[in-house]
Amino acid sequence: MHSFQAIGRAAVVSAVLAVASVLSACSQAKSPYVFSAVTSEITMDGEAVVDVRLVHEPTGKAVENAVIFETRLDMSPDAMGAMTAPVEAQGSPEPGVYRFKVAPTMEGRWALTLSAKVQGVDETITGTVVVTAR
Ligand SMILES: [Cu+2]
Repeated sequence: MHSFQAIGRAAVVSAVLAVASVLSACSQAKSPYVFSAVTSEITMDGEAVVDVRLVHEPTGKAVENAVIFETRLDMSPDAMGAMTAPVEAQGSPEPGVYRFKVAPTMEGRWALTLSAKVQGVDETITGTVVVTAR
């Protein structure tokens, strides 16, 4: 009898785990709005510019007039997340592309993390692109 109860309990536990993993997959569902780097390499001369494209992936359309309200540049890709450098938004050189002036302080990979609002979309759009400073 004991062993049957144990099996039953194990089945319940695995069912709960299965539901939990489905839920966590849902909460990590990918936003349809995706940032991608147009620039992949930047220089160390203090005049580096990073262009980032924002696309609504299901339609493939460039997203214009996004309001980028938060930026962060750090070296998290090279395990130096505490090392940050200045970022200055420079507007949009073409529809759906957003430009940032950055000043990396060290060679290596830098993550530019952006938070944006798009008209008609409730959720905040966030994304990270990685560029390499040489
Ligand atoms: Cu560093």
